Amino acid sequence: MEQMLEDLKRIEAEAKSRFEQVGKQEELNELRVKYLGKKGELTAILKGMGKLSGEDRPKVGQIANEIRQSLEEVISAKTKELKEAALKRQIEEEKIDISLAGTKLEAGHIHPLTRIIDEIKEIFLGMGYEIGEGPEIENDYNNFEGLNLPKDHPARDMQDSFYITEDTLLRTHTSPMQVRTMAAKVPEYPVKVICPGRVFRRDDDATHSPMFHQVEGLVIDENISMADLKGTLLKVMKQLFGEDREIRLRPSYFPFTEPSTEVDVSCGICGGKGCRTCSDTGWLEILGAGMVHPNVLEMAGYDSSKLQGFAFGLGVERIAMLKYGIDDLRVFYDNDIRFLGEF
Ligand code: 2NM
Repeated sequence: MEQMLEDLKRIEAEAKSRFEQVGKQEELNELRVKYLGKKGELTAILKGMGKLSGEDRPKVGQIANEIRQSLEEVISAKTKELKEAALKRQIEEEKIDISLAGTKLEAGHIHPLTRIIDEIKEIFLGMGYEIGEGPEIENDYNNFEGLNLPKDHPARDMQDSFYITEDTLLRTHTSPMQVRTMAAKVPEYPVKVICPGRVFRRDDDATHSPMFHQVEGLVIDENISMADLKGTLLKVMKQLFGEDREIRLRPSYFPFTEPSTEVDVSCGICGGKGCRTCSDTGWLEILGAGMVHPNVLEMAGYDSSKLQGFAFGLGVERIAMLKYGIDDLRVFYDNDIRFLGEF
């Protein structure tokens, strides 16, 4: 019996000290099985009680029960302690730091080309112009014929295009919208319209894309002259690029205008003194323009002996490249957020 009691005390002391040191609930469960389980150490000793005398048996039984009870108490105290620690840890870990920066939601913005088009529209709306519209797939008449570009005209080659049928093509410029505007309005006048939109040509390099954007303008009225054209474009360029800008006109050729002119705007980098951007000329080529060819007016049904018109066309990508100092227009279509985010 003495030996048995000694064993019990030893087991109690050992179990208690191991219970105390436990850091996880699972370890505690394992230890409970080891000491108090059916095949545990305490049970093993109690199984040997049969050898004891009838007198000793209840004494040892009682002590064993007391030990079991006190170990159960230690276990439940420890369980409580572990639960509290776990909860405390959880609360600390889940603490919300309201001083941290939140997840930034990137707001989108207007594409730089759309922005230029919007600015141009705004400028012309302010001068009483209407905005014309039309389809990207056009017929030969609206795209070429009605613009004084008959079937075998060499200038058609400069605008080599994407044909769908012999008579149907992707428009090579925005002018067909103006042919449509005239057709819809004739014989009424004045016509004051700008037509922005996508155009398509068989071109593909750093400064030419098979799809690009143009804005063309058309004014038809009595007593319209080159002076109106020049005054209008000067005002527009100053609004678009800055009040300090000047323009100059150089003779040029377009089949749909006569006379025709290239319009340069003074370089904003060097102020007209000459630099790399303007190839030391002080001027940037910005648009084409001219007095609407009498043939174009007549084909639309206007009396070219009574009415005159001026027209102009500009490339939106080219304006954007000059305005933002970009040397490859393909970046406008790459959809790279790192580029688009610059604006
Ligand atoms: C340009 C240059 C010069 C133009 C002419 C016409 C129309 F319909 F009146 F004939 N629309 N656009 C024109 C004139 C376009 O782009 C460089």
